[in-house]
Amino acid sequence: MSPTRSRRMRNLTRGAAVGAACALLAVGGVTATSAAPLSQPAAASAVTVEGTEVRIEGFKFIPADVKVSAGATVTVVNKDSAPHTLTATDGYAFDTGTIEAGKSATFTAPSKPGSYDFVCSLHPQMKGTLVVS
Ligand SMILES: [Cu+2]
Repeated sequence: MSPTRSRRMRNLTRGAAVGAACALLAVGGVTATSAAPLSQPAAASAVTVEGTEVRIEGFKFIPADVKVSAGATVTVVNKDSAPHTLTATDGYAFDTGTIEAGKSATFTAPSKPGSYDFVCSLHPQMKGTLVVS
């Protein structure tokens, strides 16, 4: 086998691998269902706490007072048989959108420290506070 010929074969193999990777990326992109965060916090000030979770059970947020770091990703798990949201009452700082029964969604905590009240937009009697530090 000449050197020229083996080089061409290697290039062909690499091309096939890149094609497969593109196909995988295309499939992965379809799985994102919830809305993208409105803004990403500045990298320097953001402290991301993974695994921060709020449950919704019996038409209540558990815990009702949620303490997170600025820019944290918060997962909201709906254990009820009714749909719910977790929505900031002021300025739409964050909103999960409708979470169907048995599903979960995430939102990104604001990058600005403070206390943010939230409700379920479908059941405004459901209340909680997100404390961002
Ligand atoms: Cu609700």
